[in-house]
Amino acid sequence: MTSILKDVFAGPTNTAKDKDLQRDTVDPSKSVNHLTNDLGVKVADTDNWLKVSDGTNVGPHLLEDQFAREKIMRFDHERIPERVVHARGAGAHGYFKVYDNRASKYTSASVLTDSSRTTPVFVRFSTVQGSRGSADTVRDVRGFAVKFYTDEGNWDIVGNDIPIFFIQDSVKFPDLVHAVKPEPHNEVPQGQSAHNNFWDFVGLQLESAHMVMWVMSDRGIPRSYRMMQGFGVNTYTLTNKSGEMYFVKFHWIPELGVHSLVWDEALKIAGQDPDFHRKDLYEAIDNGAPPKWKFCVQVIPQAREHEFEFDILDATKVWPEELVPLEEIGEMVLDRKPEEFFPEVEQVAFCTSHVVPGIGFSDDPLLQGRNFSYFDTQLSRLGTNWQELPINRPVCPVLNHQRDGAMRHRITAGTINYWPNRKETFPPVAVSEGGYDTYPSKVAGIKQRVRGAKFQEHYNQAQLFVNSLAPHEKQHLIQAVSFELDHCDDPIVYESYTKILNHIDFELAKQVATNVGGVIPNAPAKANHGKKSEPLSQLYYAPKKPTIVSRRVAILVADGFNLAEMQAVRAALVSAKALCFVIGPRRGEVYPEGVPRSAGKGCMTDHHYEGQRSTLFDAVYIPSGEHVTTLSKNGRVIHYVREAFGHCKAIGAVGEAVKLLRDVAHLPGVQFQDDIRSDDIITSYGVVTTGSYDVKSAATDTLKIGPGS
Ligand code: HDD
Repeated sequence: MTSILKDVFAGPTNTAKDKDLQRDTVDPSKSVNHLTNDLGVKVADTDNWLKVSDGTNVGPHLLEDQFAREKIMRFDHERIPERVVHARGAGAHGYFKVYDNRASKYTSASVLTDSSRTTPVFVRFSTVQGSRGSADTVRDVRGFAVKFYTDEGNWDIVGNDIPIFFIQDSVKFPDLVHAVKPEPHNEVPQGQSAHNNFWDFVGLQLESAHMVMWVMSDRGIPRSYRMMQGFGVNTYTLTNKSGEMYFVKFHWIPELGVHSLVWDEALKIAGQDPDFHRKDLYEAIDNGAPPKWKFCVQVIPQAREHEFEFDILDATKVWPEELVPLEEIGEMVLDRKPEEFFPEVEQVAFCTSHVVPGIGFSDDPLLQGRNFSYFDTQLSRLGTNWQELPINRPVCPVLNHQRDGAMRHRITAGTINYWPNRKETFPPVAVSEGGYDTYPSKVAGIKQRVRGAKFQEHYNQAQLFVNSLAPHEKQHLIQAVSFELDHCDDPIVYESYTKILNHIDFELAKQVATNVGGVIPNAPAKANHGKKSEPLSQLYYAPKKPTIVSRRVAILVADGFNLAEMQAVRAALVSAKALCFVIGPRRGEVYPEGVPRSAGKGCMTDHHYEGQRSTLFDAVYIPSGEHVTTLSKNGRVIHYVREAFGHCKAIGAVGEAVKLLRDVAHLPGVQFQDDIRSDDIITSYGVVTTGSYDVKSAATDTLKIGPGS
């Protein structure tokens, strides 16, 4: 395809992959802007199928209309199979850089050791259970799949936002997925694990206990893709230049910290804005807050493999950081949105088997099966030659004797398509010259369908996780399991699972069983070892310096608000890179205090109270002014404030607005000033109130004021 692009569609970094994709990107605004058929013939009429008519009466369609036939045929075949899991997702382009060559003691992989490189990446985030059209904020695991376009070929880390998995052996994956997906008889439920079959399966497949705790914790309902950790989950290997091998786990840590929604919020957003997460990702990129993650490794030398009480190849276990510390080696930034969803986000194909020299596999029994499955699934989803699709092709040369197959894109010149050949065309490359080297592990034993001895223990780390949660996190976990089990109507299912919970945490089991009508225990079924690991709580990842970057702030106004103050507060928020939205009684002009409607000097609101509820914002601010009288009579506004408070959001109010919070919304437990004119700043339960805001010392705002602004 001819490239019509010269200067567009390059990300800010203009990576090698940006340049590569430009070759196949067409921008109608830059090209000759007219309609053609698929073969480039100009189309004169795309509204009327060719027919026979005498001028008054119109006869049937003519099959000879090649334009109409082409258009309908192309439409009929627009859909491809959605991913069997992780069907719902969003993606972004960016780049990866390592800080220095500190990882060279573990690996020869240049992508992990050469700090002069900028490696392009494409990342796809996803939910697992729901289909392509399901909501973003459902309780589920989130996929976190990263494709690195390295100079040595593509490397994929196909990970999740949770460091472990439900099952130990990949052969159980179809059972797990059948159990969690909508049930076979009625295709219910969508985007939820709250149903009999899921809880029945996990109640019988005990190795899932640890993972169930993670998914039911706040990790299952992230605030944003940008505020999730990412984990490679499986154990991979690294090999250095001296041929020494290390076991490794990969981690991503978000710059903004790890944050979640609360369940009530997640449920409401699923209806109010099902695209909440994908919009959030693109909004941050658009507003100059490209998401960033630190890349870390946990490394275990080969000789230490058997030193741990758990098997380091068991994907249902973490490697506690107290035993195996994290080593920070680089960072990833996502700074470019896809141009078109289907060819990029839908056609991207990740495979755990995509590794580059210096990185390899372990005998992790989940990884071994994954290496087959991803490669295989792309055939039914995309067909042969999916590797040649623009989003999937590497940025380094591809030269081999693989040929033909449906939809071959590349044309390879020459007379030779085999090896060895007399012309030495495309010979294999020696390991010393960069050829991929499989680590020569020693393997001996008897063929058996078995699992390792240490794979039999399932509760220790589930306990470790629950013990490590902060009290509110544990409360959320109890509520989540109670919600889910309440949706199971088969007593065998919820009674069995409450018994399992008692092997993990007595309190959890008691409270959930009481809520859902399960078996209320008298004593723990397994003694609690009492151990904790701080990094398992989300609180551990709070940024050292609190930040409001890219957080959404709703500014509630009605006619008669204090303009100068609102502009000053807004300017302060904008300069801290928060995103402010003025929410009023209507989308249109709203008039500041002292400015009559007739003056025509209103300020434009971004949304109205009904259109964008409090759930879609991280904080609410109400300026002072006589508008508070109007706001106080509006049920939607009162609910706005109370709902934001109930979802633990920051709320700010100045002057008269303090009265709204105190006397109308009656925010429970919050401390307010007796005199609303007092300049004391009082912060209580995230509610910040004061009598007035020092407008003079504040920066001026960009908010436009004036007729029709
Ligand atoms: Fe998987 C997709 C993550 C176990 C088989 N998986 C898929 C995606 C992610 C993961 C993020 C979406 C990739 C994308 O955005 O295109 N899967 C995981 C993790 C696992 C895991 C972290 C545990 C460590 N998966 C797993 C097993 C199997 C699969 C054990 C099969 C034996 N996964 C698939 C799949 C999918 C997939 C069916 C569906 C679409 C695709 O691969 O490309 O092959």
